[in-house]
Amino acid sequence: MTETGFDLTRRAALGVLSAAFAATAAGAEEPKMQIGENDILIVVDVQNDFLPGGSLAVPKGDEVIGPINALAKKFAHVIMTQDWHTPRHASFASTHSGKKPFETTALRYGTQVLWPDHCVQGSRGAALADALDIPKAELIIRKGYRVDTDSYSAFNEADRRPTGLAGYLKERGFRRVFCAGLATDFCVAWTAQDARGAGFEAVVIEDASRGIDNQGSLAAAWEAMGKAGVQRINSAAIA
Ligand code: VGL
Ligand code: ZN
Repeated sequence: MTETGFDLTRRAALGVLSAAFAATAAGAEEPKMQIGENDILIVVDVQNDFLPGGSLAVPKGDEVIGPINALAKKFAHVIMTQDWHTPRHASFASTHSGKKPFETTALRYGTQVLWPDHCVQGSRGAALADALDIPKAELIIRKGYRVDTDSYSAFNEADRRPTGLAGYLKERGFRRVFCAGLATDFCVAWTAQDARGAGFEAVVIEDASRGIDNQGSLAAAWEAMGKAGVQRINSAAIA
């Protein structure tokens, strides 16, 4: 025996490293992520009120629709979320006298950002964007439907009460959750972090999402997602 197992392992590792380096140096593509039966795409809140002209328009929010329609074709399984508030919802500035949108107030579960009225149950603004083309979506989960409780996340309401989505996904055997949609720094970020908390791998697809970016919220959200172990990719990384 002239080589120990360790030497062989180290030599193999070096070989892989130099091959990867050569591929990068030659401008070759990174290996793509393979999508399988344990993966699901969650299309977050692509609703009229979050699009240009809507009451809580996300800048360039309409630009997510093309990438999301294309992504949906690569996944065997897709679900969607819908922000679904009552009239006079606790997250609306108009519900609190003297408050303006983007100010905050203290609610029983903590500090709540106050928004323009948006995504009122049954309204045109709450409807999914007409240009979404995902007939195969298997579930639409609505959230934020309690008058006194917001829910950015599709997994947990603002008071951390579960929505049931983790149970649904686990019972179906999903292990990795991909999130895209609106807004990157609120409902996408909270959904991805709570997916991690519920034991799923979580990936946010940046080019298929757009942020509100209220007072640095977009950078803060990416920081928090990174700490929670959420992966950040672009659509091109998916096979
Ligand atoms: C959202 C603010 C309020 C979102 C929903 O979908 O990101 N943001 N409600
Ligand atoms: Zn909302």
